[in-house]
Amino acid sequence: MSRSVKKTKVCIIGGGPSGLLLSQLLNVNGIECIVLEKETREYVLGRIRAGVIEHGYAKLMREAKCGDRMDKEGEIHEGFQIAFDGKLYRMDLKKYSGGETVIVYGQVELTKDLYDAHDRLGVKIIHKVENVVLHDIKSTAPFVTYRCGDEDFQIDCEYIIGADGFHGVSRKSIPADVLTEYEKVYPFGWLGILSRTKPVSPELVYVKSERGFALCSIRSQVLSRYYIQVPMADKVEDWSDDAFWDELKRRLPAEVSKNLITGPSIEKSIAQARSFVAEPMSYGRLFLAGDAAHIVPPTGARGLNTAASDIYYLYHAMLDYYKKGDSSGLQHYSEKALARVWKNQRFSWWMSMLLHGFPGRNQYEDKLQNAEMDYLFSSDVAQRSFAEHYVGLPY
Ligand code: RFL
Ligand code: PHB
Repeated sequence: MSRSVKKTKVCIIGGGPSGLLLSQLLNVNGIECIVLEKETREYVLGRIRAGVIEHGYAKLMREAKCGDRMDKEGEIHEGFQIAFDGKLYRMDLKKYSGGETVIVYGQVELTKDLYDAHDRLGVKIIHKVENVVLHDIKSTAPFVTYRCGDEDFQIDCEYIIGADGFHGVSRKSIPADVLTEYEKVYPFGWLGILSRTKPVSPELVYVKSERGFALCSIRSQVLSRYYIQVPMADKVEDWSDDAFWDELKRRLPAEVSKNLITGPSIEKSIAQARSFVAEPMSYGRLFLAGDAAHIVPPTGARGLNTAASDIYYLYHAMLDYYKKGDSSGLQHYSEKALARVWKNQRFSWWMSMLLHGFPGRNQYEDKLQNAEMDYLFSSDVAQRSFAEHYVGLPY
């Protein structure tokens, strides 16, 4: 069987935010790479996911020369609200983090900016790839084969980056006796809708109510994103728009729900809440990044932000290798990335346990959850720790 063979330095599998950010950073620094993406650009841009960007991520976007629109259109948020027991409490991120803030800017916009930046550099992403297989990853001459249209291709490279998300092939290419997977599945999902309506509040509102968790988030002043906790077994088809809005209203405190503007959903989906880490994050010449190696429940807004810190470490390790011949960053990538990954895992788990309803749990545990909440609102130390994580731990 004949294959067209291409050659590059770095082959990146996955054209989501992780793969595109690394590719853009490498391209800007003259390090040649190829990105393989399973889906079309339109499909990737149709996935409505993250909304909150850490300042460290924003800095990396600027370094990748694609931060202009984010800085113009993204909203800087100095804090958010937590609703509990019918009352609102403000988390002052700026005050408790020593001056840091987050940017509310959707993953779709960020990914679009990364695609546009590639277009400006004249770099093409290869879409609609199938049968992607990683070969000889323990050798110094790894290669990737795939099919695109009716043709078979081979990419000879020096390094392979697995940025192909939770369901990708890269992690599965690491032998089972080398890889350890840690997982926690929560007994609920998040049903999210996007609607062309004015957000209910100028800041995000996280809600712990007797009926379960809810979140009022923002994409812009005319586009809102709302979520409610739903049982694991629920399907999107079970939820009409009206049923969603009614349930959301029941979970919001009166002073918030009175301002809620409803409208038709333009996207509706359910995401299962799951924590997952694969160790190690590198094997031979393969390096995993982002959701390919770890995922969190969306509660703490850490998923995409943790993916960005992986890319930060990988990018600097690659710069050191290609510009100075120093491979120590690549050798220590896995342990360095995992140290930050686990801290974000802990924070996401903690915030998920704090705010969700756990049907069937005993009353003692419910009391502890309320005490945890009470402590958070009454302690400067607790709020400082919270803010430190939410704005992003240092890289
Ligand atoms: P992605 O986005 O899954 O992209 C992986 C890409 O790889 C492609 N692919 C392949 N390509 C080639 N060959 C193959 N064999 C392939 N298999 C897969 C896929 O088509 C895809 O394009 O992973 P990446 O780039 O690591 O990015 C991770 C983020 O998408 C994810 O962590 C966040 O969306 C998580 N998340 C949030 N993170 C935050 O930091 N802040 C938030 O506010 C936030 N909110 C959220 C979220 C995730 C959510 N869902 C739906 C899980 C809210 C939600 C509801
Ligand atoms: C979102 O806007 O999609 C979003 C915001 C904050 C989160 C999770 C999701 O914690």
